[in-house]
Amino acid sequence: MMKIIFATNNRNKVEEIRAVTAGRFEIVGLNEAGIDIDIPEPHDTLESNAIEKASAIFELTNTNVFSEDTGLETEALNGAPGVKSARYAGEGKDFQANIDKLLLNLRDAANRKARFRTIICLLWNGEQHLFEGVCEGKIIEQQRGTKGFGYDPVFVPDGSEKTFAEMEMEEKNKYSHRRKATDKLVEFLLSR
Ligand code: ITT
Repeated sequence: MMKIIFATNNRNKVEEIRAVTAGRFEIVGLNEAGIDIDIPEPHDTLESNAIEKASAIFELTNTNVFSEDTGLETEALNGAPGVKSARYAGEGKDFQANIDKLLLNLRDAANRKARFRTIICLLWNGEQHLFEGVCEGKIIEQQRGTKGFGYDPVFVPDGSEKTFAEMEMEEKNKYSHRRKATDKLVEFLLSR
């Protein structure tokens, strides 16, 4: 099976992508690849951070690699937390602190519209390819559910009444930004 490194330290992301690619590709996270670095995310767009992450790991491994960067963009906050989603409430990447800060900042907002946006950067035989996935939805006022990760307890995708944190992974994957971007990645890889 074709081996590809997924340049992430986030195990949830690896599991979600494996649920889609199972049996077709061997997806290896940084932990499993024995690479222990905190990849830099210094840029102000998802695209440039994704490119930076994939390039950093390609330089180390010389193996085909993809990375992804995801942001939650809210209309009322002009796109925040956006590219800063992981560190919205500080360097600790604390999911609950990030949710608390988001709900506080949205407390008077009538417009609850939000979207998750994922950019995947694939470095394939030295060529760079970008794939995007978007999931539109809204931020609710009180969090619900314990599954998933990150902002899942406060995000309800369009077409559902449940938060992502109330869904099993298969159900989340019917709507998810990451799934849509991953489908494009998989389609590309299968056409090679
Ligand atoms: P890597 O950089 O190692 O891939 P990370 O967790 O730092 O992992 P990002 O920079 O892409 O990932 O940060 C995105 C943040 O956005 C993440 O920490 C979560 O808080 C949130 N996030 C991303 N995808 C999400 C999802 O499907 N559901 C809920 N929150 C999500």
